[in-house]
This record gives sequence, C-alpha cells and structure tokens, in this order.
Amino acid sequence: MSLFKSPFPYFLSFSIILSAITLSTAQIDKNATQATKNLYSGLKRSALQGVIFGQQDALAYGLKADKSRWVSDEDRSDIKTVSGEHPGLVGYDLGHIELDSANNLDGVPFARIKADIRKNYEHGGVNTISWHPNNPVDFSKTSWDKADFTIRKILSDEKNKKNFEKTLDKLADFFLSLKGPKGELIPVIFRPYHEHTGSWFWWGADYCTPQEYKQFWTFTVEYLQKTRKVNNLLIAYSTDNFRNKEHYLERYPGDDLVDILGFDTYHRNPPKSDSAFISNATRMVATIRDLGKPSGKPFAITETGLEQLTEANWWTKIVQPIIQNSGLSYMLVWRNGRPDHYYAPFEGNDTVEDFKKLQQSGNILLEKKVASENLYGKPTGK
Ligand code: BMA
Repeated sequence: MSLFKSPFPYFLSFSIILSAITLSTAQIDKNATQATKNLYSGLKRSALQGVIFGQQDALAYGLKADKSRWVSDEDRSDIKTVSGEHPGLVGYDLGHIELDSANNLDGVPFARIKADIRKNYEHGGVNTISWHPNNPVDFSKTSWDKADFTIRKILSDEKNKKNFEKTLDKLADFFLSLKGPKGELIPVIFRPYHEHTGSWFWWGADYCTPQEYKQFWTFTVEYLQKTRKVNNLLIAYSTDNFRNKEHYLERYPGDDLVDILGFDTYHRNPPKSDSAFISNATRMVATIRDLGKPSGKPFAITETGLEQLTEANWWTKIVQPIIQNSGLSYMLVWRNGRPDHYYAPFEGNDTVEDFKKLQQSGNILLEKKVASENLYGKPTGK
C-alpha cells in the first residue's frame, strides 16, 4: 500500500520489477516442471486472498458422528461433511515406503495415497508430503525410537550411504509415478526431516549436529532433484516451535535448498495456554515472514492443531487471530485418526459451527477458492 504514496515512483517500479525477478527465480530446482514453477508462484499469489486450509490424510479416513472411523470412502473428507468442501490442501505421509510396505505407517495404502493426490490435483488442490521413515541403519526401529547419531552413521559409512540411496530411490520412484490425466508430473510439496528442533525423531536436535543435519538435507534434496531428476517437488523446511531467528536458522541448509519456510506448532494444555499459544504462533509466523522476504519464499504453518478440539470456539478464538492478515500460504491440521486423536471438525463435533464461522470469515481457502486460483496454471487475472 505504502508503495503508492512514495515520492520515488521510478525507483519503486524498478524495485517491483526486481522483486518480481527474485520471485520468479527463487525456486530451488531450476529444472522444475512448469506446473511446479506455477505452483510456487501460485502459493505466493493465493496468500493475498487467504490461507489455504489443509488436513493430513483428509481424503483417506475420518470420523463419523459416533466417533467410529470411516475408511477409504470415495470423495469424502470430514471437512467436506461439515463445510460442503474438501480442504484446499491435503497432507500424506510416506513412512514405511522404505520398508516396501503396501501401506504407510498409519495403514493407508500407497496406492490410495497416489489416487488421492491425483484427485486433489485434478480439483486444483495442493498436496504436501511428510515422511516418518524407520531408522535407515536399523529398519526395526521407528522414527521415534531412540537412536544416536543415525545421520552420522549414514554420511560417514559408504555402505550405509549406498543403502540410504536405495531408500531415496523408493521416494524418487513414488514422486515420479505421480501423473495427471495427460501423463504430466503432479507437483507436490515435500517436507522431509521435520520438527528437527525437537528430539523425538532420529533426525532430531540431540541426535545430529547442525552441520550433519544440513549435510543430510543437502544429500537428500540433491539426490532427488539432481541424481534422480525428480523435478516436481517444492521443498518445505519445517522446524517445531522455535525461540527466535537464530534458533530457526540453526539447521537451515540455505536458500538454495529450501522453497517454503514452515514450522509445526501444537496447542497443548488449553485453556490456560490460550494466549501464550496465540502469541507464540503469531511471533513465529512473523519470524518466517521476515526471513522469507529477501528471497520471496512462501511460508506456512506446516502442522498444527488442538488434539480432540476441546475448545468449541477454537477456530475463531485461537486460529483466526494467528492467521488473519498473516501472509501465510497455508496451514495444515493433523489427522482425524482415532476417537481420541483428531484435529479437524467432523459430523456432530462441538466445533463445527465455529469452523464454519472461520470459513465464512474469508481467512481460509477451501477447495473451491483454491481451485479458482488455478495454482498449476497461469494466473486467472482476477
Ligand atoms: C503422529 C500421530 C501418529 C502417526 C504419526 C504419523 O503425530 O498421528 O499416530 O503415526 O503422526 O502420521
């Protein structure tokens, strides 16, 4: 806004051109497919309209009114049941792809994940992929099992490294198998080694040095994008809660290895933590917005939620103040996995009316508004 008040119009139009150039070249994979490039700039553009609302595993399963589970229904999501529309973004997890399992770690068949990614893409929605792999040097251990210096063991031992490349090949094959109706590659956001400021995964802060984390990230991204020519990825960096810029950047591999800046934050111990949660999340959003400015990177809350939605007005009281006028491209709430482990409203849930208020506020973008943004194509010029 203040741009138009400036007494230096020529200088400013020059800087606008410059920032447009920065935006169009900021994406890290120079060989990305055109649709992937479009998605990157589309995520910046749609942020001007609102925050794309997403849920993990939204299309695969959810909860019925009596809290029993529905699984594998077609064209169903709990968000659609309560709001009339699917979320604008859907998350999936590739944990157990490294084991050659038919199902992911939460029992969702990889074939189903692939089909849902395609359907969501055909509707104009965004797909984001996380990965909770078992321990690469001991597949009998899960992501969460305590395992010291796994990354060091992979990077410093040729045999372990070669084995890990085989795991990355499985990821690459999966990404390259994501095809749209014309055989074109479907762009997806890949968010590896997340919540690494915490120490609950084998890639967490206590189990590798910042240097090792960055090396491991670089190895992974370069192997996928350069060696395997997986050119349909936007790469998201997502910490857990962080204290300040320095903490956020401690393990940041560099602007040339990250497309989207993100963080995960969960609301725990409500209502006594309500105001602290709002202020912390708002602070962290402001930090990644600032960090993204010079490079023009989109930024997002890559995971959030209040387990069991124990506050009926959580959406307007807690989420709305954090996201309104935030510039965030998207936010993702976690899965409706079990009667005691859910994060989105479902039929009969106490927060349904409040979620609809958030929907009506215009702050979030669900399926229809996201489709109208034409994220994989040229801007519609609205
Ligand atoms: C966690 C929980 C687990 C799940 C994992 C990966 O937060 O939802 O039940 O296995 O995410 O999706």
